[in-house]
Amino acid sequence: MLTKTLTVALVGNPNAGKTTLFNALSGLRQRVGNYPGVTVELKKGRYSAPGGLPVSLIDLPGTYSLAARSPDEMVAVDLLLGRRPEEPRPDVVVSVVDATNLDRHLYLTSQLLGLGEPVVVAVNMTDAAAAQGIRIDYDKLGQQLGVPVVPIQANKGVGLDALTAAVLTTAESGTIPRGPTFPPAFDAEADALQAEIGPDVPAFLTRRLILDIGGYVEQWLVADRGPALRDHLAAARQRLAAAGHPVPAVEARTRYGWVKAAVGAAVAKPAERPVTWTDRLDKVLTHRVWGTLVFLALMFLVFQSIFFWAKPLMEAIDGVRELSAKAVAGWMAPGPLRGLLSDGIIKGVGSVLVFLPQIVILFGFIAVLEDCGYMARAAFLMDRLMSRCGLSGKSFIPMLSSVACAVPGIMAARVIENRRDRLATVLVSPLMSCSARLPVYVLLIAAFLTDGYPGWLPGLVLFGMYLLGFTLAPIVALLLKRTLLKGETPVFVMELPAYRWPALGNILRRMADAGWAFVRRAGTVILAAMILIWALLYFPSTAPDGTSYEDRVAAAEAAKEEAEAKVKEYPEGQVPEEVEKAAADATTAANAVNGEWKRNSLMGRAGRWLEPAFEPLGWDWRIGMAAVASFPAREVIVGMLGMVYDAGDEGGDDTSALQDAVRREWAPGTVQGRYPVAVALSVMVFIALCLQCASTLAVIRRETGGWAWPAFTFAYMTALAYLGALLTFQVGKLLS
Ligand SMILES: Nc1nc2c(ncn2[C@@H]2O[C@H](COP(=O)(O)OP(=O)(O)OP(=O)(O)O)[C@@H](O)[C@H]2O)c(=O)[nH]1
Ligand SMILES: [Mg+2]
Repeated sequence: MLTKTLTVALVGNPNAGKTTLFNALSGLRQRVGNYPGVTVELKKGRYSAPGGLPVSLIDLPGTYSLAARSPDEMVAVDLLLGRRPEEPRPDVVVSVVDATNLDRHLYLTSQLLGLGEPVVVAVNMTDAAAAQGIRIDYDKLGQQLGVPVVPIQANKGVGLDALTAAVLTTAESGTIPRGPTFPPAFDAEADALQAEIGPDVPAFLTRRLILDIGGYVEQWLVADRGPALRDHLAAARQRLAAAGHPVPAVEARTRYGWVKAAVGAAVAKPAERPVTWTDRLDKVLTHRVWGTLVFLALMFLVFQSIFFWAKPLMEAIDGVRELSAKAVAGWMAPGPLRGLLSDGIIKGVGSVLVFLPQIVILFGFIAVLEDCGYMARAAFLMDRLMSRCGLSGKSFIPMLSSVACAVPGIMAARVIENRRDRLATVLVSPLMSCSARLPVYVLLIAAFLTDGYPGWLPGLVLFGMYLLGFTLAPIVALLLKRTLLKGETPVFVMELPAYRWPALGNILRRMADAGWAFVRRAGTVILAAMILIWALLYFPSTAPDGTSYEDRVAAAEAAKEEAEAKVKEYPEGQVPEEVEKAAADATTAANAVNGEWKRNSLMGRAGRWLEPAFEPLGWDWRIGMAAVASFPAREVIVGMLGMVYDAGDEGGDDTSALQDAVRREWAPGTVQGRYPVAVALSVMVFIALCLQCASTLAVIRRETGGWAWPAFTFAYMTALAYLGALLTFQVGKLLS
């Protein structure tokens, strides 16, 4: 009778459906996607088996074999070989295999059978196999493999009870499977080596030690036992080769032969593989010309829709923000607290939150692309381009994922085997425009490149901002691969999974998660930044002549309201000139006091001191300081502009308040007013190329194991951003 918590690990080739099974069993919602390499970390969950026994479930990155080559595979192999000190080896290994691809997936299973742990095989994707006319006799397959085999369909939760039951029985019986039989000569060598290194290294490791030349077990045992072991190994391998069993071919031969026999006995396949939808679609989608055109058209469509679909939702959120601004202004007496609430929080954080719909829509699109199987095709299409830059199509998936967020994008680079290629990919991924840049783009495009321009232009400019990253990232990668990270161009090997209808549930969940993450971020990091910025803009609140800015602003605002009320006394079109002029003067006076206060604030003084650096980019101190303040998190630039431009409670009918405020403040007479498009583009280019994200720096540090690479990335991207903005403004100025 089992009493203690049972630890069960899900192991299998990439894209076998491990995470889908993990989610179905544990009720958690880890990311799934239809391409290899979605999971790159170990994830844990729990559930109760029938009868109440607690099960600790471990989801692992996919791996093709125990001879791990990339860091994500290493995570899985480490756990199986007992190399993770904080994690015990699992009690039962569930080998998840794809029913449509048994010949290949069972190779890893055959390796798992030699690990000295109980194993249960879960045959997943049984629906897809049935659709292809593949018939599997599960009992027979179980007899052949020597372990329980359970058919499941993870995405619909079919067969989970039977799987759990098989896991419990296997755990209870503790039966250790035998796996394929190796040639006697090999067994003899393994036994001899075992006798030499002693019983504290388990037999399965000794076998891996011989099989994986220069592998990971060899590296660590040689380091542990001294170089003599290496000579022994070389001699053993030489003897095996002489006996006609060279390493590693002996393993492939033995295992594939064994898998072939098992599949031959238990699986009936149609004589001819039917032509599937995947084949038909791939004719176009992976075609060099058509495929690339479809890719570009798809991206354009995505950005066009982000721009237009989000608009009504965005206006609704802006409406709520304006109402709260009015409410606060009405209820609270002037003073620092009201200033903080209305300026810092409602104008600042509110200006950022307005962009929630765009973020959610962008994540929805990416989730669809990932879930239907297009991601791997995009990687395949881009392989040609990437290989010119010394990388392979594999690097494109981290880059494309970075369009949502660079943090998971950079982690996705773990699937890349070679350290130099992985580093190059990590260092250029932050150049891809992430969702946090979207608010800045949308704000400036809507303010300066929409009215009076053809309807397709906003989407195209937005697309252009993304293209900037798409173009520069490979170029920087090329430079890196030619200099700091010199090395050969890797060969592109990647499975193209069958296309699948995206699961609506998955997509909605991804959108909800992204939306929630954005709101949480606005409520924490961005809120904190806004409070700080507000304080830097508020203090000192007394003018050099000793008068209180608070009082002067209140007086000026009152005068402005009075003058405006006078205007309203007359019917439209019949307002006497002097009344109209008085109102305009009062507004100018109020703005002037406000402007003077901000200019004299701590932030204003620092900004004016730095202004010469911003000038060549076409920026005034306010834009410049907003860009500087947004180094920890990009969205801050929008929030701070909302504050300094006073994106108050007077938004127009169909544009957001901040958009109006920017247009109003970039007035004739200022550089921004004279070249609004050039300035807008220069700000956008700066944001596109700059690494303004503390989380990205932290994840680069974690993935590269030190501060040197994040510092390098930060430095090169800041320089690139400054130069890019400079060039954009200067060229834009010449052209306009
Ligand atoms: N048709 C069908 N699709 C499934 C089934 N189980 C999972 N999928 C889909 O298969 C794809 C891969 O699923 P994941 O759970 O992400 O696969 P994984 O093994 O975790 O992949 P990696 O993390 O990359 O190793 C997803 O698109 C799932 O929706 C199934 O039983 N039938
Ligand atoms: Mg997974």
